[in-house]
Amino acid sequence: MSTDLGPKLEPESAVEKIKKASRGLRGTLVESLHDPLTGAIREPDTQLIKFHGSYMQDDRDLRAEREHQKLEPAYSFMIRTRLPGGVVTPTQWLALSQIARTLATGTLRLTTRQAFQVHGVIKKDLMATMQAMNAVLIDSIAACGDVNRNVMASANPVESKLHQEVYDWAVKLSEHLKPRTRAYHEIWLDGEKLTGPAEEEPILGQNYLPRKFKTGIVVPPNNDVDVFSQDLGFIAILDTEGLEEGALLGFNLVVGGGLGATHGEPQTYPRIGDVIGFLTPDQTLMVAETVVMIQRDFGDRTDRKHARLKYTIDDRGIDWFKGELFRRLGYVLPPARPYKFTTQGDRFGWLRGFDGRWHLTLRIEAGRVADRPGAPHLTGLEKIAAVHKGEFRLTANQNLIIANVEQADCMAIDQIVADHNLGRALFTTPLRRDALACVSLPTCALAMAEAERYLPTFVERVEELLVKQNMKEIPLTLRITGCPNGCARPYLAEIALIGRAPGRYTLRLGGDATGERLNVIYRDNIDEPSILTALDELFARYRGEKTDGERFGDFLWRIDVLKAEKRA
Ligand code: SRM
Ligand code: SF4
Repeated sequence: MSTDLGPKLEPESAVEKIKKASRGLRGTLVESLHDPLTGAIREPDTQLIKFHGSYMQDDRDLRAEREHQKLEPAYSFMIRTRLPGGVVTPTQWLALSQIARTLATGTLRLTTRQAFQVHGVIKKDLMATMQAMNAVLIDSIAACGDVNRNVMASANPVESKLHQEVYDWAVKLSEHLKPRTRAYHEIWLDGEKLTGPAEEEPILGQNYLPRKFKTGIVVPPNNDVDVFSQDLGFIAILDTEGLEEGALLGFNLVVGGGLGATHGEPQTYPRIGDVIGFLTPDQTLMVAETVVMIQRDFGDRTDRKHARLKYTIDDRGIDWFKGELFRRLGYVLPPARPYKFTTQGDRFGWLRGFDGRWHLTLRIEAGRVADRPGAPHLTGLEKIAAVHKGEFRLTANQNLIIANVEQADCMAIDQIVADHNLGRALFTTPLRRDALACVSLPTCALAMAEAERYLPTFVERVEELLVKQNMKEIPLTLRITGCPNGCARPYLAEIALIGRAPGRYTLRLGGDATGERLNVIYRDNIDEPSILTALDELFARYRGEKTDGERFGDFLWRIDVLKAEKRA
C-alpha cells in the first residue's frame, strides 16, 4: 500500500469541469428550465440538477416507440427529498402524497436511504413541485450529486430514548455537511440572484466532492441502515453499566464502505467499511467533516468509477487514512468499543415504545406507495395522515413506521390499515417481508434488468421452493437490483440478483443476517430457470444439513460452495 501517491496525471473527469464552471451549482439551469422547445435540460445541467435533488430521466418503456415516431424521448424528472433519519409529520406526508397525485406519476417511492422519490415530473412542473415541498419544509438539496447524501439513522423508536438522540445527530450531520451555496433557493424558491462570486464551501470545497458520499448512524443490535455500506458510519455505543444506563456514550467510527461496482470490471467492487475508533458525541461533527475533507482532498477526480472513499482508502491503506485523520483532528481516537448486531431487518406490526406509545411498522413492497386494485395504499396512508398525531418514519428497508401513536388511537389506525389492505404483507413469509428491490425499469437510466417490477413474481417462485422443503418460515434476505450499482444494497443479502440483461442476473449468495459480510458470485449471467434450479439444490441441502438456527448464508460458507472473491 503506497502512502506517497502524488496527484494523478490524468485529466479531470468531465463532471469536474462542469462543477468548476457552475458558479456554485447554478450553471445554466434557469435558462434550461425556461427553454420551451424541449422537455429536456442542457447536458451540463443534467449533472448540476442532481445536486438539487433531481435527475432527468425518460420513460424506458416508451423509448423505442418514441424513437420510431421520431419524437424526443419522454423526458421527465425524478425528485428525491433530503430527509435525515426519514422522519415526516402527517402534514408533510399529505403534501407529498398530493404532489405525487397532481404533479408526478401518482405514486410515492420510499427509498433505501429513508427518503421519498417522486417520478415523472415534467419540466414545466419542476419549480411548482420544489415549491410545494418547500411549503411543508421539505427540501431536496444534496439528495443527489457529489455531496454528502441523505443521512440515515436507525428508524425504530421503540427501544430507547437513544433513537431520538441518534435521529437528532442525523439532522445535525445533514445540516453541517450540506452545501452552503444558495443556488437551490435562488433557482427554485426566491429567485434572488447572486451577483458576486459563488459562496464559500468550507467543507465540501468549491468543486464539491469527487463523488457521492454517504453517512449513516446505527443503533445496535439492529443494523437496519447497513452501516458497513456507508462511506462514513457511526455505531451508537450505549452506557450499559454506568450511572446512566442507556445513555449515549459515543460512536464507533466506520469509514470506507460502498457497494457500487461494474460487471466485468474487478477494479470496481463493493467494500465493507472499517471500524477505526471510538469518539464521544461532542467530537461527532468535527470527525465527520474531517473524514469528508480528506476524501475531498485525496479522492480520485479523474475516474468516477474509482472516486469513492473506499478506493481512496484501499489505494493508500487504512493506516494512512487513520494517520491523516488523527493528524488533522490533532488527537488519536481510542479503540472501538464492543458492539453486536443481531439483525438487519425491520420489526413489523405494533410495538410498544419505552414511553408507552405505540409504533406500527408496515411492509411497503419495494417502497412503492400506490393505489392499486385491491390495495389502495396511497389513499389509505392519506387517511392515516389525516388522523395521526405522531409522525411517519421511513426505514432503510423501504418500509414505513406509523410512529408515536397513543393507545386510544391504535384502533382507528388499525381500521384504516384493514380497509386499505395495508396490513396484508405483515402476514406473509419472512422472505417476502424482508426482500428489497431497487427502482430499476422503467425510470432508471442505468437499469439492465427488472427489479421492483420483478420482485413479487420472483419472491413467489422462491416461496414455492421453500414450501417444497417445508421451510416457508425461515428468515432469509433477498435483494434484487437492475444493475450492479447496488441501490438495494444487494451485496449484503443472503441471496441477491444483480441485473445483467433483460431477464438475466448474476446470482450472488452468502451474505449474513446482520449486514457484516459481503456475498459472492455463485453463478453469473443466468436466467430465471437456472436461478431457481441453483436455489432449489441448495435449499434441499440446507434443509438436510443445517445446524440448529444456522442461517442460509452461513450454511453456504460452511459447506464450502462459495469462493471468496479476489479484488483486482
Ligand atoms: Fe442508487 C444511481 C436509485 C440507493 C448506489 N440510484 C442511482 C440512480 C439515480 C440512477 C442514475 O444514476 O441514473 C437511480 C434512480 C432510479 C430511479 O428511477 O428512481 C438510483 N439509489 C436509488 C434508490 C431510489 C433505490 C431504491 O430503490 O430505494 C435509492 C435512493 C437513496 C436515497 O434516498 O438517497 C438508492 N444507490 C443507493 C444505494 C444504497 C444506499 O445508499 O444505502 C447504493 C449503494 C451504496 C453505495 O452508494 O455504495 C446506491 N446508485 C448507486 C450507484 C453506484 C455508486 C458507486 O459508487 O458506484 C449509482 C450510479 C452512480 O452513482 O454512478 C446509483
Ligand atoms: Fe438503477 Fe441500478 Fe440503482 Fe437499480 S441498482 S436503481 S438499476 S442504478
